[in-house]
Amino acid sequence: MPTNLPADYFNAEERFRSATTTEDKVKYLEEMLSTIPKHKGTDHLRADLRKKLSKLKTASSSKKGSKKQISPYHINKEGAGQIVIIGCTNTGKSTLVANQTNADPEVSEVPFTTWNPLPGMMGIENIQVQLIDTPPFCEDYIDPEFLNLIRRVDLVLVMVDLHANPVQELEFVYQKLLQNRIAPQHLEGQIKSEGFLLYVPTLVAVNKYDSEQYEEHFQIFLELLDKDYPLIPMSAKTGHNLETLKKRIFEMLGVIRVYSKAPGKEVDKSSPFVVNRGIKLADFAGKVHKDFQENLKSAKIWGTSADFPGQMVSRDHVLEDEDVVELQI
Ligand SMILES: Nc1nc2c(ncn2[C@@H]2O[C@H](COP(=O)(O)OP(=O)(O)OP(=O)(O)O)[C@@H](O)[C@H]2O)c(=O)[nH]1
Ligand SMILES: [Mg+2]
Repeated sequence: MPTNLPADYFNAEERFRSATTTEDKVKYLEEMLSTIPKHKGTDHLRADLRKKLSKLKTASSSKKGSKKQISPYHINKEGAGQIVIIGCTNTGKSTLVANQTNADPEVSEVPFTTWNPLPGMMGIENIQVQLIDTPPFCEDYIDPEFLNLIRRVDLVLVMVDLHANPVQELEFVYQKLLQNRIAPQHLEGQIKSEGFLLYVPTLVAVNKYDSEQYEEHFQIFLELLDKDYPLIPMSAKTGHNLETLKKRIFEMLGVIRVYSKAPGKEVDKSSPFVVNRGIKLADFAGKVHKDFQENLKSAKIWGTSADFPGQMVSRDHVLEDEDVVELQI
């Protein structure tokens, strides 16, 4: 240790020793370094302190990295489709998720109840889709990760409140999406825009249509709309029209259910293959077993794509929802 060090150095060293946080340690080390006179006799000390300093900085930045929180909006897709529900506060987003899925979000008449997204699985006939509850969307600030989730999903369910201001809510949500370069698929090719637009499928759930008693309300709402929207009046609370909503969601996901059955066996309809609409027999066979795709000769088909039950079809045959397929190799 060189003997000609100034008092400031020892002060800083004292503080460095008693420092408890990495941040403070870095600060006092830098102070120590700045007080050391630069000459041959202090070379070793300075090199030593520099090493310590760089170690501390590396440790603190990797710690910061590991502390970095993964956004709650990073939700892995599960089931036959990922659907995010968005809308203004109190429209009933959490009610739908609470009543139709295994998730248990808080529901309240008090505005701004939901603060974080929450996924749950909802059954549509014999398949399951993922429904994601989200915080109110009618805000000035929207988490960029919330917008990214909207960009990723298979379907955006825009919920408005028939008992509140459904027209304003609807226009606000679509305007907010457009501001962020997200456009509804039903308007593809009709929106003038200078830059890139990402088109996402959207469906409007006009909630709190608890019974037919609200039909007049709903008709007035329709008359006040300035554009066409794909919409369904329904009630998350009473379940009114919910089956229609689910059917529409299924259609908009662009998937079909196909059942594979072994020759001479009964078909099991509890676990369909969920595949993209328009799939050909050969590609479907590949999903059942990779050997089937290459070796498939023909198949027998029952269902809407068949001209008659048990029709023999070739590899290029396009399958339809609920077809039953007996693959033959
Ligand atoms: N009459 C009626 N009330 C409903 C319906 N759906 C939800 N509500 C009521 O509306 C209020 C708000 O419901 P929430 O599900 O908490 O609304 P939210 O959209 O999740 O609200 P935020 O979390 O604040 O965005 C509650 O009092 C619900 O009981 C419905 O279909 N009909
Ligand atoms: Mg909520």
